[in-house]
Amino acid sequence: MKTKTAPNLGKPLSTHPRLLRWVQKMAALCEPKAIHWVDGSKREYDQLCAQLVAQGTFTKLNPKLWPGCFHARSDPGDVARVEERTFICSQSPEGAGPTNHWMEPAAMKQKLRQLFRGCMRGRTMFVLPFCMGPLDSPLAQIGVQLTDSPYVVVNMRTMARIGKPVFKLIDSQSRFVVPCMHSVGAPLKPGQKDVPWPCNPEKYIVHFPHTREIWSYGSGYGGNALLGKKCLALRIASVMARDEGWMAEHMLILGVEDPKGHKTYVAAAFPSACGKTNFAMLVLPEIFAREGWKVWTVGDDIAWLKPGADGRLYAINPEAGFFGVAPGTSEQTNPNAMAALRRNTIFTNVALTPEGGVWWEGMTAQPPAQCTDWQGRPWTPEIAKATGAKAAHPNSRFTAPASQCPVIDPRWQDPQGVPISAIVFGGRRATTLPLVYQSFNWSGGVYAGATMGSEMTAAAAGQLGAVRRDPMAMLPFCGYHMGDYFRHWLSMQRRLVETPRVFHVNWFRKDEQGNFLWPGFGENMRVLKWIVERVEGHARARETPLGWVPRYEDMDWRGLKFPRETFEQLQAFDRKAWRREILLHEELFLDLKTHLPKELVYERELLICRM
Ligand code: O2Y
Ligand code: MN
Repeated sequence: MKTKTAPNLGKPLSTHPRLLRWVQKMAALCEPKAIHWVDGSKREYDQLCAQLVAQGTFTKLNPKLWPGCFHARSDPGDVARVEERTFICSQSPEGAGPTNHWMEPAAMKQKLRQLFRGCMRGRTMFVLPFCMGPLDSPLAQIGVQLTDSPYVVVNMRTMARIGKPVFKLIDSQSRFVVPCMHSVGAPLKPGQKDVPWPCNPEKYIVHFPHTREIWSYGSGYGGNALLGKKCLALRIASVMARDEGWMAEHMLILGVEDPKGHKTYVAAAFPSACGKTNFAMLVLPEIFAREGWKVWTVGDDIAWLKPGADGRLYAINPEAGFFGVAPGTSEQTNPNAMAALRRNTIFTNVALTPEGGVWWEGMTAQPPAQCTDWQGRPWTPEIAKATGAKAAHPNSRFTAPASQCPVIDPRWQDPQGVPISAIVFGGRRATTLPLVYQSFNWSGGVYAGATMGSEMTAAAAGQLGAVRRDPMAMLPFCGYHMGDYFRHWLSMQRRLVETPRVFHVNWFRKDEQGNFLWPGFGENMRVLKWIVERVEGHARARETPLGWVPRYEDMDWRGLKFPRETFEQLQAFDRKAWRREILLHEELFLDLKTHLPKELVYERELLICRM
């Protein structure tokens, strides 16, 4: 019979009895060869990076070109979040709702215990404490991730506050800690050589909302493995927020400063890969910049919003870094992101250049003459032309410290958060949705967010593409029933003295020939300016069945020759298209019918009446 010895706890950096017991129990389950308590120091980071270089996971980039930067190449089967393998194991399927995958919690726990048994053999288990939000913020939440991936530890050092100061918080306050179990699911036999990117084809990303636990198995990539991000800061936090009267949202936060120095903060939700990072770091048209307008970044992906003592909504960015999509990021599209990623950045699945630098599609107009692609194969523009091969994976990423962003807002780490005056929802729609409108009120705004969506494929000229509804951009990230989530949004009005004004934007409307009508990027500032001026009571608008819209003369066109007719096309309210659109809203509502708040049914009725 095999006898099990209690694993050596290593050198614990915490005295918290429950934490110590849990680490002991999980170590007995996973059987790591050693336990490393993460102190979060630069020294430890450097040592782990050196170890990752030695084992072939990392390549150190040319320090003259890319100081402090590393390149990682993942397994080709582990390149993105796996929604099909993501579960919300609430106590009943009803709790998770029809838009989440569900499994009975006890059955899932049993399955996970089987998978985790011995899963860390031959590896080190890291005890990684992390804080989402500034350490001194009452809005912050603490987690401890047990992981066998040093890649995860070094990425988490950029994306969250980690190490000794977090252990200190855990030990000194009896704060709730979210337990996060993570394994790449690739135990090593004695003498077995490791691979650069260990992972397992069988993947499980599991959330237990009732006990607020996270278990992730089989993947070392991004949202599957950096458990503070999508798993804690959105799926578990959305449940905490519902229960405690705040909001955990898939939103960027930015501040617009006018020439008098008055700042208005805006939170915005766009579906994944719709240019959130670019909008969060918007570069102003020259005439606005010269006049003294500025846009500041608080966060590019997640916002936690809570009513303040004055009855307004305050937001923090729970993250400390950007895990941004590399392809398409350039000095033209996002010079602020480029400045942020110039040093101390981890690049995953981009191409390596012969000078020891990195490259991705869209980074420069001229591709390098040759490079090594994201799978380690030779790549040239000629190969790309002949085979269509991409140098960088479309979901390749940079992990860069937010503090390195040149337009990071001076209040980005304010423990109380920043006051939010406007909420903006946006989708990618070729037809029907105008460039911008303002909802009449909070419940109209909730309706706009609940029904937002994007075309899954580019629509053929004049034809409707299939629309994937992505309410508030939270479809993959809500830890409970979407119908209850809408109810929670509606209920926030009762907790606030002043609700933020709500807007919907669509940068992607096309003409009948399939050309974009709106130039986008920095020109989005013109829409943002109208939004901010509406909030401050300085801009005029016209009433439509949808809400308030700017007339041509209500927008600031200085420095841009934008024809009135094109603007009318962008803002056109097409009654026929809206009849179809409202029928599609009904489809979404039918899916959620048992939990759908009446207010949204009434909002739909009102919209029909106004038409
Ligand atoms: O593929 C991944 O794991 C990354 S997903 C991601 C990363 C940063 C910001 N947003 C997202 C997202 O999917 O919304
Ligand atoms: Mn996101």
